[in-house]
Amino acid sequence: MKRPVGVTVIRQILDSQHMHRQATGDLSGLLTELIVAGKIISAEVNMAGLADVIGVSGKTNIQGEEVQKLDEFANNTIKRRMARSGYICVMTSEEDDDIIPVREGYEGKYSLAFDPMDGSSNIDVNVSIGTIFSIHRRVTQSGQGTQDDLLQPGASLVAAGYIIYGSSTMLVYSTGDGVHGFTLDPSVGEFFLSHPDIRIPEKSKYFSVNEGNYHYWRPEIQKFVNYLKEVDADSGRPYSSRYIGSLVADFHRNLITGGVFLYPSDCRNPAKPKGKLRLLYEAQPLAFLVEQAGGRALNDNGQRILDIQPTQLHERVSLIIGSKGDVDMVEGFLRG
Ligand code: P6P
Repeated sequence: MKRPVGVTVIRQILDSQHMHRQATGDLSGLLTELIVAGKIISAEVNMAGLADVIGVSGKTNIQGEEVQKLDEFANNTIKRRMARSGYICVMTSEEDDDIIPVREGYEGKYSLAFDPMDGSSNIDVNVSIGTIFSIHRRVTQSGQGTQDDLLQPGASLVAAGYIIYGSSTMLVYSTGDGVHGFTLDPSVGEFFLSHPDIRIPEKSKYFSVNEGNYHYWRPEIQKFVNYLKEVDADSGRPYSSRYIGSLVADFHRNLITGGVFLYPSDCRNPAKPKGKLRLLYEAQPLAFLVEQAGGRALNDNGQRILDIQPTQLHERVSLIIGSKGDVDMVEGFLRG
């Protein structure tokens, strides 16, 4: 069998580190540990259909959602590995109400926010799911980190990425020098560069939104989606609708083919006035990636996601993200 001779992810990480003379190697080490966790989770996800990890664990998380067993496995895998990595001072996870401390004596200079298994409601129906992560430099001086090390705007992110467990397992990440995609070769347990320097197409013909919530959206968003569905060949309309209901899968498709994803705020649930998705470990990392790939990310007040100053760990936000030309269009509608 012909073995791949491609660029491994560790090669890419070290090359990127060497481009920054002041780099100490800590970020490289952090990413490497995170990638090991991703490989372990990937192996479990691929077994999920066979083993008994399917099905709920009987617990619910801060969002009031059932915690799937794979959620728990992914969460514990990342927490255990990163707590003793020596590269971070504090963590937050979608699955944990409070901040997660690191092992005494192993406090490092970064903070980590992650969604261990986004789209978990799709596990039982074999739809692609994913781990999303974002990394900030700590702002506290030393010792165990605090919420302050996590509640930073996305504009100050050092790195962000996701691992999508789909027809193949892929890692897509950026450390601020473009977006790179790696595909896992399970036969050697290595991620190989498969999508160098990903650029999201400027314009697209896809929109991705749960239209079941149409009557709860702001009028400007309703007008925009109706506009995309009108027949006008000159402006490439109607757009095609693609919605998987798994954020990482919808985002990844749009990153490769172009498209605009929307999860608008809805007036139905006063408990989620800003929208459903979380700022720290969903909107921020994906907004960092999409801007690195030439796209844009706003909330439905027209605010740049990366400029939002978080105030709570599990803060929710509305999200409009994807091809620059499409997000520019939404911005026009939001401005009336
Ligand atoms: P809805 C999955 O539960 C998730 O958090 C995201 O992955 C996904 O984009 C969204 O919710 C889907 O939400 O309301 O359309 O089912």
